[in-house]
Amino acid sequence: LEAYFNREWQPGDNQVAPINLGINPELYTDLQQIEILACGTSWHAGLVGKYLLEQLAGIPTSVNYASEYRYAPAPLRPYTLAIGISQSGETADTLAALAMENQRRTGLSAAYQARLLGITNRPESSLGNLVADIINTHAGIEIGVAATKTFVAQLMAFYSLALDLAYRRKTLPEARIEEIIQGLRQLPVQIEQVLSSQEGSIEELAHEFAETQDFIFLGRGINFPIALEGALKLKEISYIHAEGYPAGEMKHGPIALLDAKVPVVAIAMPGTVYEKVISNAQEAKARDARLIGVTPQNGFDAAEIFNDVLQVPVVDELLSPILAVIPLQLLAYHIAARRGLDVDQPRNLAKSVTV
Ligand code: F1P
Repeated sequence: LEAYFNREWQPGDNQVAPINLGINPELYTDLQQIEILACGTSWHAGLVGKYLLEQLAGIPTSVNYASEYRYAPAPLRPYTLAIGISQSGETADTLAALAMENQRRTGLSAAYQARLLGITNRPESSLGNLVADIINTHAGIEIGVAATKTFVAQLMAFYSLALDLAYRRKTLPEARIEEIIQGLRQLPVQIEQVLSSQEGSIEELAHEFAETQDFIFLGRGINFPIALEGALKLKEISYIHAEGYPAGEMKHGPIALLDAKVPVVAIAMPGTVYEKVISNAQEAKARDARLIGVTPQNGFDAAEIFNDVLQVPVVDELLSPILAVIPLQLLAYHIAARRGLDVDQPRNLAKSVTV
């Protein structure tokens, strides 16, 4: 946080900008769209990034699996920024997609020139060498293979990028920018609260899933990617089949999977989609699913709706993904540990996929 946000800035200050990412401002000149390229957990961070870049800064953004982009690239468009995200900075598909983006624009007119940006915690990596401009997330190295702290740090990078663009393009009132920055500053304390208050109950809850073979994760809006990430963490380290869905899509098919043996985790953070998620969760409960809510206990009796509550503090909906993902990471960790699995070295997974 200290690396990105200017302490001196106040709304109305035209001398100092609120955010200092240290990247070349020419990346932003006449910017019309953004292509995000990433794999796995980093791709999920990209989906949250898309929400922020579109909703805060008004820039059309698409999020591509780097492994697919190599073979089905987006149409060549002018004034496009390609952002590669990789915690290891060594993922071959992400590097190849960025290299291809650079190569196919070589020799074209100025409007079509490649603009490349990397988001990584390893600026010394191959990604750092390939791309001139990097947002260093300062997250350090992941000890385990499955990305956790680096995911949260990638989200922070996207909040900072989207706010910087929103400030420059004047798509948000400065008072709202200040409000979001203040909210971001409070997150470390709130994350500590989730860790200290929830870890014991999540460890206990993990005992309930000794025989569980399938899990469903539901989220909407800015928390849909967090449902995907919760499911991926469970797959990666617990080897349990898990799917994340936008909660409103459940009735279009996945609801057929539900019975008492399939727990459903619903991310229900107060805000624009709150009531909708609660009603989607109730549909799941009506099919006998064990319902686990990631939610603050406020404004309604969470215990009446959910069988289990993974409690998080009340926070601005825009910032809620950073808090919602923590109990999901803990849940995957404790289910894996309970099953006697090596949470740091899951089978079949490489720390960085270099082929
Ligand atoms: C991408 C990724 C990780 C996943 C596993 C395999 O890594 O898909 O998200 O947990 O380690 O690689 P990266 O490009 O962010 O290093």
